[in-house]
Amino acid sequence: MTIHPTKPFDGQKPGTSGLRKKTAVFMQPNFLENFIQATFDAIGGVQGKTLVLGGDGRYFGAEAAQVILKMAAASGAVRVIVGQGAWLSTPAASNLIRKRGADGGIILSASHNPGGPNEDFGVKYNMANGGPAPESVTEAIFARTKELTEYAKLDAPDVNLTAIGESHLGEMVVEVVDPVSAYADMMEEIFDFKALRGLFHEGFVMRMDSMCAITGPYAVEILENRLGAAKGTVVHEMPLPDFGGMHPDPNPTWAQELMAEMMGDNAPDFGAASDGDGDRNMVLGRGVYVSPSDSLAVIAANAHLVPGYAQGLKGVARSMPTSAAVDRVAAALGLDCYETPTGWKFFGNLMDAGRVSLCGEESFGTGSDHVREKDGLWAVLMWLNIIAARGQGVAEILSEHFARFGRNYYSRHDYEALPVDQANAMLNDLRDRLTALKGTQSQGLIIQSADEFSYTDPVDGSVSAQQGFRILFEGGSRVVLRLSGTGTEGATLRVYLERYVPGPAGLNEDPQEALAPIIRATEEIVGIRARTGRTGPDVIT
Ligand code: VG1
Ligand code: CO
Repeated sequence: MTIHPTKPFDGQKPGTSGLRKKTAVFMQPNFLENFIQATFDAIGGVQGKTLVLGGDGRYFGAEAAQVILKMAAASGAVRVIVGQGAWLSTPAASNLIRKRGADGGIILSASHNPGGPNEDFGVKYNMANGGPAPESVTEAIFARTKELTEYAKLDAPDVNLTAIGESHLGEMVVEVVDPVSAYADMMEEIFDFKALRGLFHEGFVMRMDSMCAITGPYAVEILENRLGAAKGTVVHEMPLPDFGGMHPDPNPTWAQELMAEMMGDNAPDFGAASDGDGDRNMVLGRGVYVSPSDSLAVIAANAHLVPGYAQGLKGVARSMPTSAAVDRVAAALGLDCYETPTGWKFFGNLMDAGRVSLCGEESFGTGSDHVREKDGLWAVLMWLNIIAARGQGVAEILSEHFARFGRNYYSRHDYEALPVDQANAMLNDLRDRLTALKGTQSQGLIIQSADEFSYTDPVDGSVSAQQGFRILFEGGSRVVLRLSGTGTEGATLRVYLERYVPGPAGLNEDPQEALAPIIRATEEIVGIRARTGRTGPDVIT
């Protein structure tokens, strides 16, 4: 018996990056099955296809993998390539899809959201190019979830995913692979491993905090085993189902341990952290925090020093809320620079069309066309390679960068778990007042323009509307507001603040102080604190 009757569930709408729900919601009978069946149906079935499957090791991942294997077998897939133990980081999954010519892949992760029975789980479908499904596909999946009456799943015992090798599930081949080796090999092709080995050999000290999530095994293999960094360079290196209680989001708030070490006495030369599924990164120097938008700009300006990009970049792209620091680099280097909505799925077309080779988001996401996902360890290796090639530390590299390009002071303020109705009412009200804002003043700042971002994909012409509010002040400062599409509780309001200072004066201020006038103007215009009763943001990055 492989056909099982079912009824639709509400709310199976993929967000910024796949479907994310409380784990208990995903564990309801048929919930996962419905979403997977809807995904298979939306992509025209999996008959004769090869898929990649893996996840970040979070709670319920191994069980979910078994369900998906049995469903793929019942629907006629010929092969599923699975990371051992159902582990694959998001960038490693993207790489495997591409390298193996698979038709697509399923990633089991809620990324930077905490994991465990009381936390979050998620599922994401990636296309044959290795990138997240575009909106046309996620919309088709959602539409299908609303009309399902049955799903197909083989009645079979669980597959052994602990041993590398091939086995059969019905007619389908299950190929269990080492989750790390293909990814680590790819990194060796991109970076100057000889120079990096030299760096560590000369005593360069690094700390990598894998936050009990999936990058641990990758970082140990690459940094310690292949590059010769000291044993113990990677901490929290064992992926755990609940991430050891950590919130695997690499930012100054959640990676406190690493922050304290890097800002303290005897700090290592370089520090980095990654998120649940390994696609985000935070990089730090001794006593220096690098904002993700600046990191993208520094990488763009120095990419030619890295063997994989020695020919130069094809172009760059950033999400709309990301600061314009990279735009200045692009202008100086004569590169095209694209502005996309939030979420990595919007970069795929640009990379596939050969228009850009480097992309980034303010949310600790950086990547290139080596895969079709953002890639945390790749970004760490970019920095290491740039440090090795320039013979400079993070602080020097940053200050030279600001001296040359000016500095885009930047910060994101998050207000979490707001009542959904309250958040919607606040932004709907702002939408109604947008056109009237132009030309008005707030806190001495003149509003040059105010609009809601709508994106037309330059490759396929698809339009994504309502992608965030932009208020631009004269002089190049701005605030952007949007609601998160990855949360699982209430609404999270993200407020992105930016102010450009050309220099040479004023390049060393504290970002919160440099942005204070814009923060005040935003409160005056939008009334976040007044309307929500909150005294301040929950997370500042
Ligand atoms: C957030 C970030 C966005 C990122 C997305 C997925 O989305 O802002 O830049 O692409 O997470 O990242 P949102 O809708 O909550 O703002 V991950 O590492 O969670 O897959
Ligand atoms: Co992630």
